[in-house]
Formats: sequence, C-alpha cells, structure tokens
Amino acid sequence: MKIAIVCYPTFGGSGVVATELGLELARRGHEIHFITYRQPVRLALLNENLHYHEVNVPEYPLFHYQPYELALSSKLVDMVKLYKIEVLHVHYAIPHAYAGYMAKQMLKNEGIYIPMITTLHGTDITLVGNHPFYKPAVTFSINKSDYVTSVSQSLKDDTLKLFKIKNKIKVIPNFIEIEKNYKDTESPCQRVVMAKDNERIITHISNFRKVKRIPDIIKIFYTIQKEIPAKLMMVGDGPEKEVAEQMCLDLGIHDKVIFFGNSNEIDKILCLTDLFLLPSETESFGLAALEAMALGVPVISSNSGGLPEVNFNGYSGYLSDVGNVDEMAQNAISILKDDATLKQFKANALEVAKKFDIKNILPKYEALYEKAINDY
Ligand code: GMT
Repeated sequence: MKIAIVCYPTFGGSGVVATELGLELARRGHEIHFITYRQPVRLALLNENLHYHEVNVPEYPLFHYQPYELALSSKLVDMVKLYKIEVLHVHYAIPHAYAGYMAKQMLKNEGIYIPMITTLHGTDITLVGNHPFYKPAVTFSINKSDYVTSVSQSLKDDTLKLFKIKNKIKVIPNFIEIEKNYKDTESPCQRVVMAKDNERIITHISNFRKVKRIPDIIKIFYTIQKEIPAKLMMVGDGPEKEVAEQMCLDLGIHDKVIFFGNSNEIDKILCLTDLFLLPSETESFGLAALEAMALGVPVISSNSGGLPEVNFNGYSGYLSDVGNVDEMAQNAISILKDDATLKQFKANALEVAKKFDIKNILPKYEALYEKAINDY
C-alpha cells in the first residue's frame, strides 16, 4: 500500500508513534511518505519504501501567523498526485485532520478520491482541542475523517464526552518493538558512570509541560532518597525544567538529580533505570511508561486517563490519585527496598509491555488501511 503519514516531527509521543509505525510498515514492504515540516527525530534512514517530503511555509511579513495548514494541504495534494498515494493517515487532530480534509476536497475536485484516517493522541482532545477557540474545527475535522482511531479506551471515552462525534472511534493502542529494545541494549549499560553500586536509579522522561506535574516528581524523589540511596535522571526539555532545577537546589538534592535535556538515547538511559516516574495530570496512554516497561522498568504513575490500561497496579508498578505524592513515594520505596522485590516488578513490567509488542498492534493498522482503500 502507498500511505502518507502526517505527524509532528518532534520529541512528542504522537510523532514517535507515527514514525515507528511508518518505519515498520516500510519494513513490511509498504511505501511510506512522511509529510511534515522537519524530518521526524527517529527517522534516520530513507530508502525506496521510506520517503520524506518537507512542508515549507514561506515567511511573509504581512502574516502575523504563517499559514501552515495551507502549505500542508497543498503539499498533500501534490504528493498524492505525484506518488499515487492511496491513503492519508494523520496523527494528532490539530491541525492535521483539518489540513487533510482540505486536501481531500481539493483532490476530489480533480476526480481523485482518497480516504483519511485520523489518530487521536491525547492533548489534541483533552487540552488543546477542547479549547473553545478550536473546538468547532476539531469536531468538524474528526467527523469528516473516514476512520478515527484513538490510542486508548480512555481517550475514546473522553472524545465522546467532550465532542459531538458521529464517527465510530476504533481503539488501537500504542506499541513498542520489544525485540529492537533488546538489540539496541546489547552493549552493557553504563550504570557505573551514573550511580554508585548501592544507589537506585529513578528516571522521568517527558516534554516538561505542566500536564506532567514535574514538581511532583521532585517531591516524590525527595522522600525516596531520604530512605534509600538514589539518583534521579530527568530527561527532556520544556517549560517546567527550570522550576524543577530550582526545587532541587532549594531542597539540597541537586547533586542527586541529573538533567539531561532531550536525548536520542532513551533506550540506553532506560536500560540502567530501576524505576520510572510518571505522575501526570492526565495521560491518554503514557508511551514513555511503556518504553520504560519494555526495558523491564516498573512504573509509579498517576491513575488518570489511559495509564491504568498500560501500568497494572501492584504488578508492573503502582498507580495513585493525581497529586498523591506521599503514596507514590511510599509505593516507590516498597519496590526499591530490596533486590528480590525489584527483580519481580522488573519482570512483571516487561511481561505487560509484551502485550503491546508492535507485532500484535501493527496488523490492526494494516487491516484498517486495507479496509479504507477497498471501501472507498
Ligand atoms: O505527552 C505529551 O504531551 C505529548 C503528546 C503528543 O501528542 O506527542 O503525547 C500524547 O500522545 C502520546 C502518544 O500517543 C501518549 O502516549 C501521551 O499519553 C499523550 N499525552 C497526553 O495525553 C498528555
């Protein structure tokens, strides 16, 4: 099949899912065309099955806001015609579903019919899309998509609660390539350079936005390190990073917390990690938690959104109410306190992650593309 994938090329979860999906589809022989404003971060090599088309938005001083949707929809029209693309798959509703719909209309005008699948990822529904300034356009473009998928049951429920959606929404959970994780971590973990032998390593990875409740992470770690020797690795960048750095200074734990910034070596960081923290306000899925679990790292998370669909309470980690940092810290200590308990949680985390192996999830997307192309 010839498939166009539209996504954000940045470090966000939706871009990672879209890129990994495209890479695996290309490996399976499909012709994949990424259409976005920059080459996605995990898309290193291109080949005859893997194409990247950059969307350029010319700067014009008259415009206070440069019209990205216009450039994207024009690029989609051109690429569909040039490569005879059979299906559009847009990740993150805003503004991709909107631009995709416009492209479909322009193509229809020329007698070319192409189905569009929209995958909802989370903040496009729960935070940004729900804003009254965007809501009519988001509702319209979801309803005008030929197929809609969401990455968790929780996100599907939220979408139906927050928007007047006439379309069916199919849940296709996010995925992870378990075998790749093992391959990439064959070189021994450099644990020794990060922490002493008796120290546990705790990690958080995100875009450091308010929704991640970054101060909670510092508070949880502060309690843990009073009981158990530990280091905290903070990976990623965003508006709350400075707040976290200041908190570490104020609490006198700055020598135990390492801020990495954005990293392309997530697997290497996770392979030396003992525990992952994700106390988010909301999380439609929590891909970062799944990436940790796939490397045998248990997770302490909030119980909001789709997190209970990924992290199993008392098994792959623990879940607590949003903001209950005391309980989160005590649960973390209960996992980290002895080697046998930690080993058991690590094994459980990996076992749960295997449910989300790309081998089980990818055929669901392939079946949807086939249906979309054949039914259209
Ligand atoms: O977590 C973010 O803020 C980034 C955002 C994105 O779209 O890149 O992540 C959302 O999509 C991910 C991939 O489907 C999900 O794993 C995240 O849970 C979701 N984030 C939120 O719902 C806050």
